[in-house]
Amino acid sequence: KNISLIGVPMDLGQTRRGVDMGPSAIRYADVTKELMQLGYTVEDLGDIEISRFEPSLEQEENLKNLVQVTDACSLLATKVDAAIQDNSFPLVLGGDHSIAIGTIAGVAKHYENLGVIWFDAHGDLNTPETTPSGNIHGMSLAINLGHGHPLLTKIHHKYPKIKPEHVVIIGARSLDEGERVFIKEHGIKVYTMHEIDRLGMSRVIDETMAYLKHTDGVHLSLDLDGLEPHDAPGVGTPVPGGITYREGHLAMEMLAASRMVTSAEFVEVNPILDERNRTAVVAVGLIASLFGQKIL
Ligand code: DIR
Ligand code: MN
Ligand code: MN
Ligand code: MN
Repeated sequence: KNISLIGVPMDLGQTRRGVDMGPSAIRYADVTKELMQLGYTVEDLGDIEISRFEPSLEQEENLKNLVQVTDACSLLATKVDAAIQDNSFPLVLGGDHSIAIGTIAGVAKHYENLGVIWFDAHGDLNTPETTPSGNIHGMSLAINLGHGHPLLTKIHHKYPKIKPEHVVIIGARSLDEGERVFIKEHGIKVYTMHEIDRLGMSRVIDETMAYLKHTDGVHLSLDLDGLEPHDAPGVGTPVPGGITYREGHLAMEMLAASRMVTSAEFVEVNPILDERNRTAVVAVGLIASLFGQKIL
């Protein structure tokens, strides 16, 4: 039972500064101690270096900081890949959600049919053609599915990384027009807040596990903005009407019991926008539940 912690102080995939301090905030909230108390051996591999160098080539307005995001995601993919090779569970701490491009690139090398649970208020299914913001954190799931700039879709050789039928989005409540089209065209399974309200989180997770039963590994990509902003205020793009604290924990507890999750990342914690590090503390609580912490 080994876990490799990898911090990614990335804030260039969106435009609100401060999310680069997410890994520090999560470490400060005692993530290592919590995991050790659950009986794991934790190796903190430190942070991936983010280049602050502004390339001389002209910035593309629909792909902000493309070169720096690509470089960081390539480094991250290599680290994640090596952790899995070492028989360790990669636990990536963000940083904005553009880092999922690197995490999944590293993970996907090891699985023929990688499942992905995308826990998020958003779809992150924009492409350079549909993006309203130019922010790469709103494109990371599309990129993993093979849609987007080739520098990003081709990181770490495998292309595409994942198949649309192996993706489940949970918590969506803010989708752009291009993302709705993408979801329909690719038949992606989405539990919006409407379905979560109607079915309850328990059934949503049961169905998700059944839906992903033909995969050979499952990556959990958890954007803290998937939670209700009252419970997780320290995020760059809060959207009302989210997953409650308990629904979040129930989801993690059920995933822990299923033992199906083989890698994970917790992203978009922004301490500048937070209240006394509450959101990092919530993230660490969810991580503990994912790794088997029980109430009784
Ligand atoms: C929006 C916001 N859909 C965009 N995306 C966010 O910029 O593409 N994803 N915040 O987490
Ligand atoms: Mn996201
Ligand atoms: Mn989001
Ligand atoms: Mn396609």
